[in-house]
Amino acid sequence: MIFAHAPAGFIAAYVTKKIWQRGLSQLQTRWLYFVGTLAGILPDIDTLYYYLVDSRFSHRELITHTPILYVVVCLTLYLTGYLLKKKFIQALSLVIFFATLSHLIFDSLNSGIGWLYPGTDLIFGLLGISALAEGWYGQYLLVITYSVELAIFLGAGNIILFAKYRQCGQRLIALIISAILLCSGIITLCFIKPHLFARNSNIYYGDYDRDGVANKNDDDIDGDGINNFEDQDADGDGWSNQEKVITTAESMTGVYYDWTNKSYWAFLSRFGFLSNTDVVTRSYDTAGIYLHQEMKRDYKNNPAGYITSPTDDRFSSSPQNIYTYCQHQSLLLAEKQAIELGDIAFYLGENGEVAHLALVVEIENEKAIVIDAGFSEKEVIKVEAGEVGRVQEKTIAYGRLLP
Ligand SMILES: [Ca+2]
Ligand SMILES: [Ca+2]
Ligand SMILES: [Ca+2]
Repeated sequence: MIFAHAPAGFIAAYVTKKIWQRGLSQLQTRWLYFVGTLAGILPDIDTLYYYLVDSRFSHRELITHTPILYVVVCLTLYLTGYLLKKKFIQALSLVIFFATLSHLIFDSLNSGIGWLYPGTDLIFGLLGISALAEGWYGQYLLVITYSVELAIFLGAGNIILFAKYRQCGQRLIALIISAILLCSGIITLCFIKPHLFARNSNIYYGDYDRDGVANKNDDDIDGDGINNFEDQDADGDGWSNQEKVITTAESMTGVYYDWTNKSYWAFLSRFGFLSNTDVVTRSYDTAGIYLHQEMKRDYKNNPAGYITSPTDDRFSSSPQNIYTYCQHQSLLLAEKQAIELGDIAFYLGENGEVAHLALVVEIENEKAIVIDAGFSEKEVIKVEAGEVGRVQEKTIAYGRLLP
C-alpha cells in the first residue's frame, strides 16, 4: 500500500477505541486519533533511510517493518503507563500498536513484511501463496490494492462525517456518494490495468528452494547446484530463461512509460509505470536473473565506469551502469557476432556514454526488433532496434546476459 496507511491508522484507532478509551477526556481521545493516523505511516519512516542513506536493502526488510519492534516498544510504554498510573500513556501505547499493526497487515496484501523476524529474515505476505500469486489475485493485484486504498480513504471519511452528521438521511447520502466513488474508482482501475505493470514481488522476496535465503540474495534460487547466471532455467519452473524474459518483455507493450526514471521516490514506478531499464531488469528478474545483485558484486570488485554506487536507489536503473557491467564481464557482442533473442541493445553517444537501452525480442531478416520504454514518450512499444538508434542519433552495441 502507498497512500492509505494514515487513514488506515485512524480507522485502527477508531475501531479499537473500546479497548483504550475508558477514563480519557474527549480532547485526549481526539489526540489519540491523531496519533493513530501518524502511527499508521510510522513504519514507512524507513523509506527515508532507503532513499537518502542506503538502498542496498529494501525498506521492507528493515526492522521497522517487523511486528516484534512494535510489540517491544508498545509493551514497554504500556508498562511505564501502568507503573506511573497514567491512563493516557497506556492508551497511547495501545493506539500506536493497533495503528502500526494495520500498516503491517495492509503491507501483507502483496509481498509482505518480516512477520517472523528475528526467527527468519524472510518476509511473508499474500503473494507468498503461489495459488494466489499465479491466479486472479496476482493478475488483478494493482486493481485490488488500489481499490482497498480507496475504500480505506472513504471509510475514514465516513467515520468523520458520521460523527458530524447524526441524521440517517445525511449518513445515507455520505454512504451512497462513497459507494459511487468506490465503484467508479474500481472501473477506472480495470480500464487502465493493461497500461500498468504489476510486479510479482515474490520473485525477489520469495524463497523458491526453501533454503531460508530469499531469492534476491540467493545465488542459486532453484537449488539445483547451478548458479542463476549459468542456469538455463534459473527459477526451475520448466521455462527457459530466454522464453520467460521474452514473454515478460512482450507483456510490457502498452504499459505507461515512467519518464521520471524512478525519481520522486519512484512514485510512478510504484504505481506500475516502467522506466527505460525496467524492460531489461524486470524481464530478467522474472526469469531469476537478478542483474542488480550481480552488478553490486561487480561494483565491489571494480567500480570503474559506474556512475552511481549501489547505495543509490537508481544504481541498476542506469543504462550506463548496466553497460559498464557488461563491459567488465565481457558480455558485449563482437561487431559481427549474431544477435540473439534476449540480448540487450545499448544506445551509445559519441563519447561512449550510454543513455538508453532496449531488449531484443524478435529477429526479422537479420534485423533486431526490441521492446523499448522511452522511444515513445507515452508507453512501452515494440520497434525495430535501428529505428531507435536513428532517431536518437546513436550507435548500437549489444550485450548478452543469458547463458
Ligand atoms: Ca532460496
Ligand atoms: Ca540454479
Ligand atoms: Ca525458468
